[in-house]
This record gives sequence, C-alpha cells and structure tokens, in this order.
Amino acid sequence: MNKKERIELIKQIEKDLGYGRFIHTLGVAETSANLAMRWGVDPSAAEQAGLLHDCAKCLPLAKMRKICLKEGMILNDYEQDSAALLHSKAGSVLARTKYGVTDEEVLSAIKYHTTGRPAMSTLEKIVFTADYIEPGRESAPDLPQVRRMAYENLDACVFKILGDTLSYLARSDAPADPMTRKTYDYYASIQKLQKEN
Ligand code: DGI
Ligand code: FE
Ligand code: FE
Repeated sequence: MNKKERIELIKQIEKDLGYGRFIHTLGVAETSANLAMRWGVDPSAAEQAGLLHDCAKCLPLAKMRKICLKEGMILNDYEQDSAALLHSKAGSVLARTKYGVTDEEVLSAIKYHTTGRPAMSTLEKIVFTADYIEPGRESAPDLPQVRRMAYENLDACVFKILGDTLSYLARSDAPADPMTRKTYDYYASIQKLQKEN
C-alpha cells in the first residue's frame, strides 16, 4: 500500500465497520505491522491484512454465505451456520473484490485468521496472533505471557493460542472446526520437534 491507498483503506474500513470493530481492527493492523518488523516480513502487507481481517464481520450470516458460495467455496457443516467461522472466508473474498487486494499472501492471512491452518506462512501467523493479542483484547487467559511469546517464539505463541481457543470452545459448548483441530495438532508436532532439537 502506498500512503494514499493506506489512508483511503482506513477511511473505507471506518465506514464499513461498527466503531468497536473499527478500533479492534486498528489494534490488529498496528500489532501486525509490529510483529512483521520483528519477524522480517513486509509491515505494509501485514498492516493491510490487519486492516481487512474482519471486513466481513458486520455482515449478516446469509450475506457471508452468499459471498462464499458465489466464489465457489465449499462450506463444511461447521462453517454453514457460524459467523465466527465464515467471516474470515467471506472477508478474504471481499478484500479482493471490494477492496482490490491482489496479494495472495494478504488474502490468505485474512482467510485463515480464525482457524489458522497447518504450516502457516509468517504473515498468516502474524495476523492470527495479532488478532488475539492486540491492545484492546482483555479476556483471554495469560495475555501478558502470550504477548511476550509473540515477540520471542511465534510458533510457540500460535500453539498456545490454539490450545486456549480449543479450551474456550469446549467450555462454551461450541463445536471446533476441524481446521482448528488440525492446526492445533500440527503446531503441537512443531513444538515437540523444536524441543527435541
Ligand atoms: O473476529 P474476532 O472476534 O476478532 O476474532 P476471530 O476471527 O478469531 O473469531 C473469534 C471467534 O471465533 C471466537 O469467539 C472464537 C471463535 N472460534 C475460533 N475458532 C473456532 C471458533 N468458533 C467455532 N465454532 N469453531 C472454531 O474452530
Ligand atoms: Fe475475525
Ligand atoms: Fe479480529
């Protein structure tokens, strides 16, 4: 994004989101850019992904479904009825069609920001993590520790977030998407490998 595109995007996002969601979005964008500086990826791409990660969040579920289906996406039974899961997929479509994003890495970071996926790119891990640790978040367990981990060991941080998310879903009787479990299992193996070496 150049300077003008950045300003236009922030203006547009402010219009399209509720104010609370907009403030969260700014937190995720700034945190993503900071993590990008720490982990050696393009801060501008990270900021763009952060700004757009929840761009579909304020749409009705039926609209999210329509956006995904029009794109030929096949939705599983968990996604069909869950705005919590669908907004990231619909968001990646809107980022391209409505906000003109062409960078596939950015689109993918938006698409997987809720469930993650095995073997995420650094940018994907950054947006996934920034969403959880941005300054406006307050309810997650061990936040000070998770925030520090994000700057020390990104894979360990992603694993911790996935574990805590699965516990939270179990406590709330919400079904975990198979992708969230698969991502957890993958990062569990990565952690095991890192500890062995
Ligand atoms: O959109 P945000 O609220 O900023 O954050 P998010 O995109 O990470 O979505 C968070 C919500 O999604 C949170 O309430 C937990 C929920 N979630 C995360 N993984 C899963 C999930 N919900 C279901 N049903 N299944 C999952 O695997
Ligand atoms: Fe989200
Ligand atoms: Fe978010």
